[in-house]
Amino acid sequence: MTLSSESFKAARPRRVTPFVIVSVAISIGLADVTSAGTITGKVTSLLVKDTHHTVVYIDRIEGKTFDPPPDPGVIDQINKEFVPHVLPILKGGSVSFHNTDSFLHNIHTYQGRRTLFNVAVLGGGKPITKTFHEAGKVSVLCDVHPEMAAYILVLETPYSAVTDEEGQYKIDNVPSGSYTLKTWHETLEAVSQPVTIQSNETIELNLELE
Ligand SMILES: [Cu+2]
Repeated sequence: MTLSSESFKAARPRRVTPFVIVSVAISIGLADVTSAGTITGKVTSLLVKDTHHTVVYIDRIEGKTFDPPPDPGVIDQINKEFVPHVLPILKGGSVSFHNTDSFLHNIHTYQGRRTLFNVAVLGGGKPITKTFHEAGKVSVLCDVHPEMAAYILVLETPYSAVTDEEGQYKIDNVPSGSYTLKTWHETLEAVSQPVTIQSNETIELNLELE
């Protein structure tokens, strides 16, 4: 006991400089994270079996634009299903379309009634990456398999989450301020809810969709 405590003390002076540098870096990192808040809650509805795949997001903030992340989002095609079924991205951001299946699919995207692009993806082939410049819903279909469908929601803020099987959502790192929180679900009406969040705060906001 005595021996190890002495050897710790003896080793300490040599560690002083790197230790201080590391601790400063960590506290700056924490300060950035904790100056923002979290919005969390549950989405429910009496009209559907579950509210999985609901997007909960902060709507456009007047006078504020965001740079899209450098890495694209990913939608894969696995066992004749698009995975994930719903993907929110930031306006100007990209999505890489993969095909893990061993057979041909295609990707036919619509925004409104307009085709954005329609490309074939060979089984196990190279992913195809596309950029989305206009906010709103993009439907993703495969003309080979009419049962396949996914949705990309192109948003004007990076503050969004998709509900899990239980309808739970959590939006982290929301800077303090007053916003409009909105929902998107493939069959249910959107709801819109004002929300004000302070630094370090976690707000619980449950939403019922009709
Ligand atoms: Cu397909």
